[in-house]
Amino acid sequence: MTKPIFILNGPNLNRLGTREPHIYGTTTLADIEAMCRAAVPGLAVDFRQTNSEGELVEWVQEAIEKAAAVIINPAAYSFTSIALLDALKMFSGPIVELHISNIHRREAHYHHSYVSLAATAVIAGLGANGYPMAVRAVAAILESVA
Ligand code: CA2
Repeated sequence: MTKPIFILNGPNLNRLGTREPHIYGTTTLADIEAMCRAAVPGLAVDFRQTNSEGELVEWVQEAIEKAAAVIINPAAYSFTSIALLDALKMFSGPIVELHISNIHRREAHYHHSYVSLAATAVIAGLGANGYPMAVRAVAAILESVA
């Protein structure tokens, strides 16, 4: 059986759709999960969110054994967490770093992501639609190496 795609979401993304719609849109994280599942009906998707850096690190470590690919929106931990970078470096499959907003158009503290140093690809600025696009991209990569 094919391993699932882990889709991991970091701090505050559980509140998506409730504020700053001009930056993040009005789609909720539950809506995004449904969009991801619909994008790859034949594949298993394990969709999670946490506000804890340690839990995110533990989920990446879990992915090393259990996941075919990781799509991660690390939110604020992108810009601060060498622990998350170190964990991602241990994962040998495709990693897509995803941001709803275009972090490079925003304030300077959003411009340097540690996670990008471990990512196969980075998607930023496509809104919630970036998630199903990332899922389809990862499915194509997995198909090409199968
Ligand atoms: O654009 C993204 O997806 C971000 O990763 C979102 C992070 C932010 O720190 C990154 O710079 C870019 C934060 C998400 C804030 O969560 C929200 C909560 C409620 C409403 C809107 C956003």
